Amino acid sequence: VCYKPEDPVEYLESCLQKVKELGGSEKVKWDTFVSQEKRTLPPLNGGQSRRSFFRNVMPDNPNFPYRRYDRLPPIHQFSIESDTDLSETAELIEEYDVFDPTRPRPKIILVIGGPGSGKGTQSLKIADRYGFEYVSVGELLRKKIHNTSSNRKWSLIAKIITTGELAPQETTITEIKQRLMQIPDEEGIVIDGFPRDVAQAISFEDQICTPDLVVFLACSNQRLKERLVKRAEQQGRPDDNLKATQRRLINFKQNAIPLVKYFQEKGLIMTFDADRDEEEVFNDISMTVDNKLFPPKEPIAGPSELDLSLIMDSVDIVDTDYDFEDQVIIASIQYRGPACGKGPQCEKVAQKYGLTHLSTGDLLRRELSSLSERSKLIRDLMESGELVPGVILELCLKTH
Ligand code: UP5
Ligand code: MG
Repeated sequence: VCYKPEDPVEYLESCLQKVKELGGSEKVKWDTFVSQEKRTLPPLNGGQSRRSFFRNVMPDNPNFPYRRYDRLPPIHQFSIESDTDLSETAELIEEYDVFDPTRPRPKIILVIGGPGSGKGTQSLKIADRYGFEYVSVGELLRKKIHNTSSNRKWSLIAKIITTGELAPQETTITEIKQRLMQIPDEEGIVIDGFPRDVAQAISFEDQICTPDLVVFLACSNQRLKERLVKRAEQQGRPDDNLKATQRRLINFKQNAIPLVKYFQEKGLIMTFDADRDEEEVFNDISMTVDNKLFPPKEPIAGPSELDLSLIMDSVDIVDTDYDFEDQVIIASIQYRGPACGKGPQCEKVAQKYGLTHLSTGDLLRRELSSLSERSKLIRDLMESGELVPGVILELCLKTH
């Protein structure tokens, strides 16, 4: 291979002749057939230094036994297109961004929940309603196992999954990445059944992206079991046997709370009561997806989230011409500045719903009329324009 003779048959003949001349095969040494003739090296490509050439193509071994250096064939560029099943590029994928940073990234919804909570059912509905691509991680793994059954690594993963345990994290992430890289132009992608624990969630964020929304389907144990038993009769999935189902439930229980907390802290997760009818669950999910992923461009009348710009502009919005009817936005009453009409609005709300109207300002003024220590502190704070701490307000409330 190293010598690459032009005419191999002639070369073999000359070698045999050489063996005869030397006096038999026991006289043959490792370099008997290597040409001693010195050749000029071909020029290196693009002025590449000799050192970097060696670093790139040859092991770092000073005793490397090559005598002759032919120009190496060009190295094929990494190309997803040319490697359709991505089997050759799995390791290289770690080095690349999953989504092209110069293009809008697909919206990502992760759907998590116990086995049988309806992840598959609801994910498909989401994908259908919003025209998103559906990716089931369990299904990705099952397909890969089916297609590469003779491979040792995947036979092992098959055993792991059939007993209800989790597949190795990096393998799972690589499978997800490969799948996502095949669908870069989607507007959105719903990922069913991932992540399973906090470590996977972190790894997903590190290597892929922060999801736009995490849907958590909360379902009672009893329902989960009932549904899986029913599905096992209909579909016969390899991990729908009793032992694996129990293991899947235990795994889920161990990991669910920290996982949900993790996404809660990031403000990414919404929990849905998945014990209900499929359609009811889906109605709630779609309302959330509408709000979170497709918020209306024009503000609509009715309850809204706090618009911080209103606080910043509070001096300009002293406007008592509000329509004092039902569409009053209660939340914003609290946030708007002095003289915005909080008092009259609260009075109306209290009247309409039979509530008590408590004005913190009135409470404090009443407290000031007493001669208590607290009143002295409140006066000092109010005179210096500071806010009175909540604990003091609470005490005033209790007293009056
Ligand atoms: N059903 C659904 N919703 C219903 C409702 N509201 N009312 C009444 N019936 C309802 O639903 C289950 C059944 O219930 C169906 O028959 C459905 O019609 C009915 P389904 O939507 O299939 O539930 P799903 O949550 O998808 O249940 P599944 O069994 O698929 O969840 P698992 O989490 O167990 O399975 P998954 O395929 O995600 O993973 C399988 C295995 O792969 C894992 O155990 C693990 O070993 C491995 N894995 C990893 O290792 N890593 C990963 O990241 C992902 C998977
Ligand atoms: Mg499923």
